[in-house]
Parts: sequence; C-alpha cells; structure tokens
Amino acid sequence: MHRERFGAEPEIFVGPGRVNLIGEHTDYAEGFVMPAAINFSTLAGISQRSDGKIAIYSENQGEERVFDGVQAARSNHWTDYPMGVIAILSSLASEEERKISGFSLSIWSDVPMSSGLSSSAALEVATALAVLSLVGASYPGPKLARLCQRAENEFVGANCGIMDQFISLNAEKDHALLLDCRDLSFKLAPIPDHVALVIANTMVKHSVAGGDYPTRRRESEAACAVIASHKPGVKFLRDCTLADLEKWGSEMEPKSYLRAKHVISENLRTVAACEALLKGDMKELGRLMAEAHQSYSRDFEGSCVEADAMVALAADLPGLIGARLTGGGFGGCTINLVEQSEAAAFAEALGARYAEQTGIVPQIHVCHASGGAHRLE
Ligand code: GAF
Repeated sequence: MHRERFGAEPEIFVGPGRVNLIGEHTDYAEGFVMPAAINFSTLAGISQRSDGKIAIYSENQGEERVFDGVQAARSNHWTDYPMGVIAILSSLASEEERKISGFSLSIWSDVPMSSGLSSSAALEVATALAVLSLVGASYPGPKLARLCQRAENEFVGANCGIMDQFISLNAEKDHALLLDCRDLSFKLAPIPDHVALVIANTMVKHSVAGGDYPTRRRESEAACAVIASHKPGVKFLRDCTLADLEKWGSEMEPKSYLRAKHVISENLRTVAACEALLKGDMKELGRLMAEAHQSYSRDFEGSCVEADAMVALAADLPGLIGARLTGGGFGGCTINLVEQSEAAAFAEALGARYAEQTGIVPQIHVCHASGGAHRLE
C-alpha cells in the first residue's frame, strides 16, 4: 500500500502492543509493572520525499494528512501520535535529528484500538524507529521509550507512565518483563510453554487521554502528598508503605486513601508475582492476579461491570491460572493465564458465557509473548 500511494519502496518497522500481567497504575508512581509484548503490532513504512513535506497515511483510519514540516503543536487528530514523536525527535540536539523532514509514513495496525493493549505506544514506537532509521540515528531502548512517553505526555497531552513504550521497545519473545519504573532496570521472566495468554476484550472502550485515568492519577498522588508532608524523602507512592498509609490515612480524602492502598499493595504483588513466575509457582501467580483484580476494582475503582463479569466468568473454567483486568482500566481487556492445552476451549467457553450474561459479543485472542520493536526484514 505504501508503494502504490507514495511511489517509493518503504522500510518497515514493527511496534508490538502489550498486555500487562500485573502492576496497574504503578508506573507513574515509580513502582513496578510486569507486562509482555503480544503478537498484535503496528507497522510503520517510511520513504524519503524531495518536497520537504511530511505525509502520514493510516490504512486503519483510511486517511492521509500532509504537513509542510514538523508541527509544533497538536491538532487533536490521530496524527498527533506520530507527529508528537517526530516533533520530540527533531527537537533533540544532534545534526541527524535536525534533518527530520521530507518523508512519507504509512501506518497499519492490528492492535485493537481503545482496548487497553497499547495501540498508542505501538504507533509511537514504530514511528520512532522509522524516523530514526531515515536520518541514520538510533537510541538505546530505554532512552527511546522515555522520548516516546514524552511525545504522548507533552504533545498528545495524555499523562501516561513509561510501561507501554518501554515494553514495546524492550520486550523479549516468550518472556514477561518486571520493570522498575524508577530507574528502568528490569528482569526477564520466561513464560513457560504450557501457559497461554488469553486476552478477552470486553468491547467497552478504554482511553488514557480523557476522563477517569487522570482523575485516578490525581487522587493517588494526593495521598502521596499527605504522606510526604510527614515523611521526608517521600516523592512517589513507591516510597510509601502500607504502615505509612494506616498512620496518615485519616488525613486523606477517603478516595485518595483507597487509590493509594491499591498502588502500594500492587507494587508488593507485582514483585511477588515475578518471583512466583520465575519459580514456576503458577498457583501463587494466579492468586496474586486475583488479588490484584480485586484491589483494582474495589479500591482503585478502575474496573467496570463488564470487566468484573469477564474475570468472574473465567474463574471456574478448566485451565485457568489467573485472570484480571489489564491496562489503564474502565474497559478494555482482561488477561487470562491459561494452560495451553485448555486455551482454545477456555476462549470459546468464556466468550459464550460473557455474551450470554452481558449481551455483548467479545473478542477473545489466544496470544503469546512476542519480541520488542524491530525493523521488518
Ligand atoms: C495505561 C498507561 F499508558 C500506562 O502508563 C499505565 O499507567 C497503565 O495505563 C496502567 O497501569 O496503559
């Protein structure tokens, strides 16, 4: 499609979506997350052009926009995601990056949008690799993840953390990745062959940019500010303990207390979940996922009726190891770790139960953990 539209052979780059096994709304609190990249990706094809313009076409949107050059501000359009990355990269100091202009970019994706599987990060990351390759520049994965996050925070105006961009760039095939969002150090944990990632889309739309995500972030940060006023050195909920919360919780808005309870306990669960996975203790991993969902739903109030139903309906199906709502919340997908031998039957039964209970036909995908972003050979 790139060749037909733009008359030039593109170089193509792949940015995968992700599923988070555990560790929700902990990344911007400098805590822990444990995502894996999945076999749904965004492809970005790029070729040079001689008129200095930047053309961006999305097959999924069925739309092309042509810009005179790098834009300084958002236009509240889907092109803000790639343009934000282009703008951030071209604002950097190196000579290569100052040459960013004059190219055609075509985008195609099979990452379901607004489903909590990081279609935005996949697009940012694929765009970043494409643009950098055109100007002959490159960055280490963790640094590029920060730049893509900046594009989303500053240009798009969505206040996300680092998890999605980081895993899309740095994932390893067949592994989950425990990320310390404070210093971006990470540990890889193999996902055993007998375990499938079954992703169940509630079909309820999720979004980071508006609504409840920023509200929850503010509420949890308000709780941190109360603890910080008593305890020097506290900057993020990562620095707080459950004992701190009990000590000063009465000074907080009740909602802030509950949001912080989720974040602080979720950090502990996420580190413990990685240990369980490394030890092959699937029972403990499943228990932690169930606890995480309860905490996300009851204390963080980050779930919705449909996601709670999807988790509950999975509970007694053969092969289930653990289930919870994944991603930014208020809709989107659940992640179910399921014995591989039962995965197909599990997916079918869960889909039928969910459709019967809610009247909504879900999409259920049996996935595997994929490698990180790369050039398509
Ligand atoms: C979204 C955000 F983009 C992530 O940074 C993270 O906060 C997640 O929601 C919740 O864990 O995916």
